[in-house]
Amino acid sequence: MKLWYSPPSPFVRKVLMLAYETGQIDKLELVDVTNTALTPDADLAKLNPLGKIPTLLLDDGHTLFDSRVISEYLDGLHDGEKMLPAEGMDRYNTLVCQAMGDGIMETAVAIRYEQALRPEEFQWQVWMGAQQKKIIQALDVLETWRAGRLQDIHLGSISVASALSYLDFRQPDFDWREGRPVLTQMLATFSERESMKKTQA
Ligand SMILES: N[C@@H](CCC(=O)N[C@@H](CS)C(=O)NCC(=O)O)C(=O)O
Repeated sequence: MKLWYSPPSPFVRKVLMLAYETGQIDKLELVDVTNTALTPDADLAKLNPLGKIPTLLLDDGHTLFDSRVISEYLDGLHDGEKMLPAEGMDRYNTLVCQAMGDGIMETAVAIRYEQALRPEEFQWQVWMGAQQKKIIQALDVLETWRAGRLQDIHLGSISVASALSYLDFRQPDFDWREGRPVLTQMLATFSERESMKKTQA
């Protein structure tokens, strides 16, 4: 199967990390694509009307997106420990954790587009400040999230690790570690894993 991807995308990284953690990275043929909201890739747009990465083309011609769907699909393909529990509150807590990690990525990517794509005179500082507040609020909730469950490897913690690393990459002046020892330790521990080392942009 073919994964349309670009190394700096935190959503792509989440999927690649899951593929590493579940021993399936070799199943993915990577197709590098350079696309932004203003410069969509024509081939990608034929597969995914939203023109976003990650997008997965299966060998039977089905196309899967977005990163949540692809992650769940890949998690269904292996016999090891599941990254998304099959049922119960564990499943929904993991999905909420993923929603927070993904939400941080979405917000940080939106700020990045505002800064990189919009002409400087039109950039809206108030909006960017409001978006940054969402990131801070999510980080504060994650800092105390379910007493230690972030240290485990699951779809939620993978998403959060990718989000934290993206903040380091795109917002180097934002010291999210300040006052957040749990998240600081979590990313340090995750960073030792092959799944993070091999997916560094
Ligand atoms: N909800 C999507 C978000 C994916 C996304 O926003 N990808 C960005 C790259 S980080 C993208 O392809 N942007 C191009 C665009 O917005 O047109 C997911 O989970 O996969």
